[in-house]
Amino acid sequence: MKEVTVAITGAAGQIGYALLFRIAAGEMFGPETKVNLNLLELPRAVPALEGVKMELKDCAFPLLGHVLCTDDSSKAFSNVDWALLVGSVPRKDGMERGDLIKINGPIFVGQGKSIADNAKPDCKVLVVGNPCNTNALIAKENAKGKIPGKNFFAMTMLDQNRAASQIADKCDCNVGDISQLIVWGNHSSTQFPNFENAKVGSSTLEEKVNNRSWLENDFMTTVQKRGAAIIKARGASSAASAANAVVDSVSSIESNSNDIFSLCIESDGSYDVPEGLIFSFPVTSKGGEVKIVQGLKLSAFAQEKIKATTEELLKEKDIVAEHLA
Ligand code: NAX
Repeated sequence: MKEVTVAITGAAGQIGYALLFRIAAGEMFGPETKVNLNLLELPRAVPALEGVKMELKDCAFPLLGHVLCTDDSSKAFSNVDWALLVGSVPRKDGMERGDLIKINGPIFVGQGKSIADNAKPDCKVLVVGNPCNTNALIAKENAKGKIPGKNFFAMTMLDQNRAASQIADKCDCNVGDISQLIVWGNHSSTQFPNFENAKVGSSTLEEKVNNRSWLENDFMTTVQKRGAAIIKARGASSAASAANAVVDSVSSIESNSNDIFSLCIESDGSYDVPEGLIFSFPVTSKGGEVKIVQGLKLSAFAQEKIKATTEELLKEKDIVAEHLA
């Protein structure tokens, strides 16, 4: 039986609570892989984390190996195959994503260094804590020389899933019929849910919807502002859907399919996105080797949207320049 060790930061938080049980049940790495969980929290949240560990144990998951609860990052990242960086301060009602940059940036300096010093050299890192693209950039730069930049990811799978569900409602189809509906750029309100290359069954999405104005306006705005709408309705940010997207992201990266999905990865200059930025592209993955899908046609409309989200990421990069070692 295969065995993986996964570090999860912010594990006592609301996403953590929705995520750990799904990983332990085998949904992330499949039914043939034993999973060890190294859970990292702030000291004040470690007692709550011990309670979560008791519940994990009480599920008697056959695939669950050891569960470590700690506030010491060197222990949490020791010899891990994956690090899921969820822990940070979540966005509250009325707070823009940009406000979070200054609060959360320093966390990812320390965690990038600690991953470099303690994790396996081929460890993969998925950043969920916002602003996730820029936090992943900080972690990647602080792990330079030890963990390859191509192993650092940030999450736009939730945005992709939100987009698919809007289209399924509009076309009265199943989300499983929708393909190549990819979110480009930043996990923020400048993201570009690119409907132009997407398909519903064998038709193009545009043919199926037959309403370009709805796609350019209502659809895009709903997807871009969905996080804020959930905070307004629930009084708390997305948790179960975010955890579901973490499972989808890691299982897609570890899969051997040719499916195209959205993932923020280090740009190699494809589609004129500056090299090194952590940018959401259409990707495929074979056994953990992630590749950007090449050769997609981008209309003038798409190029303009991609330029806007790229510019936002470059501004965020400037704000955190002091953290990019
Ligand atoms: P919670 O506040 O419920 O949990 C965060 C946990 O992180 C807390 O238990 C806290 O003690 C812990 N924490 C804070 N600093 C830490 C550190 N330095 N080391 C270890 N643990 C630390 O937030 P939750 O709702 O779970 O959200 C977590 C993050 O996910 C937030 O930044 C949020 O904005 C982000 N999200 C990202 C999404 C995405 O698609 N990329 C969507 C959902 C979510 O908004």
